[in-house]
Amino acid sequence: MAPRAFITGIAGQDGSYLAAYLLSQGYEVFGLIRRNSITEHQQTRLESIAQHVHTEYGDVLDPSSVYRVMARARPDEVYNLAAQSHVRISFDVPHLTIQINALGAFNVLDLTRTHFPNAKFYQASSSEMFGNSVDADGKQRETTVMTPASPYGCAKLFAYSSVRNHRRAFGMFASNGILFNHESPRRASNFVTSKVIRNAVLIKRGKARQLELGNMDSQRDWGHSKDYVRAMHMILQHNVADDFVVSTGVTHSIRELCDIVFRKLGLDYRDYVVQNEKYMRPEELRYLCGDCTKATTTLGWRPEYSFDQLIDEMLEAALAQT
Ligand code: F7E
Repeated sequence: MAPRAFITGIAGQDGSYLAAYLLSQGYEVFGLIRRNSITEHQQTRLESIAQHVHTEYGDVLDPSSVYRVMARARPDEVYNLAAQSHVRISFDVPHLTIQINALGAFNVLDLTRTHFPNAKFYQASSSEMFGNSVDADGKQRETTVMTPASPYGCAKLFAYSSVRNHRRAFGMFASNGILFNHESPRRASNFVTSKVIRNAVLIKRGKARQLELGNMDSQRDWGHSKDYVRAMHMILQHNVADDFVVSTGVTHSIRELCDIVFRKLGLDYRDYVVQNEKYMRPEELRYLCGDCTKATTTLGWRPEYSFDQLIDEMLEAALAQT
């Protein structure tokens, strides 16, 4: 019988790529869709696979709705990807972020434990949990101290800890992927890679004159979402539940990102990019660079996309859409 997967956040960037990947591996895929007022946007990223996945409305804050879909799915694997995923916005809506990212994750985890005890559980944990803590060699890894610098990071740390607690206390197969930033043409336009690329294309086409950004000196380790969903699956195929950093080990500042993107379009970013306080964060996570040695040696995972290939793919998509 085909293995069965249940994905919360299936309509998001990672959820949609994961669903497609699991279908390609012979899975039957079920997913939870959160209702919003713009019907057309609820399943846009799932368009190419809509006929092959089972989706239903539900919300991780409404355990009975999650249970209803899980009961139908009878999952072998549960992927909890649902989140309020924007770090700066988590300062605007901290209670909501904490409810969704902490309590919501706990709801799915505990429903899995109580009703589907043989299912494996994956939690979308984040490098944002490290905050500004960095090891002496300039990397973050599984053992790096976690000092989150946002309501988003604090909530993710609660979920991460709950997964570890469920593993030890109840012997559950529950694992964390500690994913560093990962992008794609499906990235929403208010994350910095997507924002820079889409606006640089608008400027190139004469449809915009300026790009307003926040902190341009922070540094991020950016990978491709397609590589990272493959890691999620590998984490659950390992013989024991465990926690893994998923990253590229290469870091760039936002300024470098702008320079590279505008240069690819034959432009100089310094002529167009200005700073606006509005996009600054009350506490900034200044630097991320992950060491994914554990995932590489234990799981055999490694990223296939380089930073340059990622930017090229996103640029190509933006040029085609604009
Ligand atoms: O910001 C700076 C900003 O919003 C990256 C999420 O997927 O990865 C993501 O979180 C950097 C920050 O991603 C703007 O201050 C400057 O230093 O693209 P971002 P993020 O906050 O790193 C982690 C791993 C997650 O788990 C999250 O869910 O870029 N930045 N100017 C800006 N960022 C934004 N969004 N907009 C600006 O105008």
